[in-house]
Amino acid sequence: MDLQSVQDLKGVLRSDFYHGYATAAAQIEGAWNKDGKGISIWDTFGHTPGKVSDGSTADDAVRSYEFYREDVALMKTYGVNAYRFSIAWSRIIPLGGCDDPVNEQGIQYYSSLIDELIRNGITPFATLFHWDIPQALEDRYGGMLNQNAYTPDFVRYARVCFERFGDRVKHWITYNEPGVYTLAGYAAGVHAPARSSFRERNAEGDSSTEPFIVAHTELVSHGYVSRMYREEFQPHQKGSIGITLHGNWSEPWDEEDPLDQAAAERAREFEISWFADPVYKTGDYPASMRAQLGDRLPRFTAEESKLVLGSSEFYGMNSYTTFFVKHKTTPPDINDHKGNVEIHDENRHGIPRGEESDTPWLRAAPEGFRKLLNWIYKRYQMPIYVTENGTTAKGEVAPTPDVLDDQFRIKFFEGYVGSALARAVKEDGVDIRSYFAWTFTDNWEWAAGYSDRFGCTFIDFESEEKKRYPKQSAYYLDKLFTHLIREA
Ligand code: PNW
Repeated sequence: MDLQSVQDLKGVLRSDFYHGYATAAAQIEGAWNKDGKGISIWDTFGHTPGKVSDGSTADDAVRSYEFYREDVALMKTYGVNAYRFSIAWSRIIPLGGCDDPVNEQGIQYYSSLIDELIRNGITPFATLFHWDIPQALEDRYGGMLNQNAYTPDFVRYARVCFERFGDRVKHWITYNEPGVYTLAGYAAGVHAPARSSFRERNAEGDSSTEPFIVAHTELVSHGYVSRMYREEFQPHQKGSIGITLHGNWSEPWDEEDPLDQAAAERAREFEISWFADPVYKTGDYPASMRAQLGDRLPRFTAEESKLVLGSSEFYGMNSYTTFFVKHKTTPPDINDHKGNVEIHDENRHGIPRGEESDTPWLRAAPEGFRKLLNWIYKRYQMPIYVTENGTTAKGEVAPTPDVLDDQFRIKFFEGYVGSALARAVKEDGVDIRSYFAWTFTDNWEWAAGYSDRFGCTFIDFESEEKKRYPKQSAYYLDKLFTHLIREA
């Protein structure tokens, strides 16, 4: 666990750099129906047989709802100065809607968590939406498929959060990964609300249209919330507001083939610029998407476009891996969302995209992360807040000494933070202001259940109290950031 490879990087990160862990309410809190909480679509999903690979639910998850004080104390021993968590909409407004009652017990929980963080010198970053829309809104009008009905409900929920927590929370994120929410939930149908064109998997849905409609709703409702915050709250609360987008690096399969270079750029646009161009660059979707999707891609009204462009005060970035991308010679499938490309694990020289983790899509590819930081910074010219990055590791099944000495994860962080992020700052001039590791403890990894362990803390899910065991990677990150961050 030495810092050999980063010796030359001492003090390269800003003295006010934020580092800590990111989590999501539905993955950690448990207490799914306690103290007045309403049901979210992920509660429904978990309780539907056949949806989650290990058959588990998030009813208890890691019980952070009860153990948040102990968790903040443990986090403090990990040396963090910030924590990114999400607020469960259905804890705040159990039925979700703009005329539905507020649940004071839910407010109380987040209020106490925020106070506990601040008391421990940890800056809270709050995400309003990390995929857990109240089930009642899905039932009432189809959730985000209905932009007109949905938007006032999201705006009112956000207003309650700003009113009740905005005196203490100065970093707001409206949506976590609007792209993964819509692609997994409405294109593949493997996440809640489980809709797609594939009838062997989902009873309803249309993968060729719904993902784009839902994305549009996310962008526009984000725009309304951002405007409201900036007009009504920011002048006295003095915080900032933005959105977090996911994105992987797309590397050409044959780096010398112009068709593969174009395919890789198109893949980046379909994955990232779909959201980032409207918000940071043009107020509209990329031309490559319009060319392939035509009228299946919604159009921004002039008012929406104005609202969305410039609506995020920073670039919230979640990134995990790299894929090789090869052009196709056949026309795009109606259900394609990637820009009509082939995705490969090896390039034309047979070089793999990275070392395997315990999660099939995720391989360790730090060079791709550095390229992506540069690509985003160049295209969008915004300060970047890395709001998630991390990995699973093979063989983490019990809290034995070898498992807790998680060398694979340590090496992952060494590559992604030590060489990629810190060198992007020092050598490439990219403006990066935070790094949140995904994630604090092992948790409920959505449709993968409890088997994919992303935590820097091992959880014994069999034990009543979900016993926590620190992994060495947590201490490594502490040492690494102490070295990289400039002393004030
Ligand atoms: C993120 N991909 O999801 C989410 O924000 C977390 O809630 C989740 O637990 C974490 O990453 C790990 O999966 C992603 O395929 C899911 O590129 C899939 C991808 C990226 C992010």
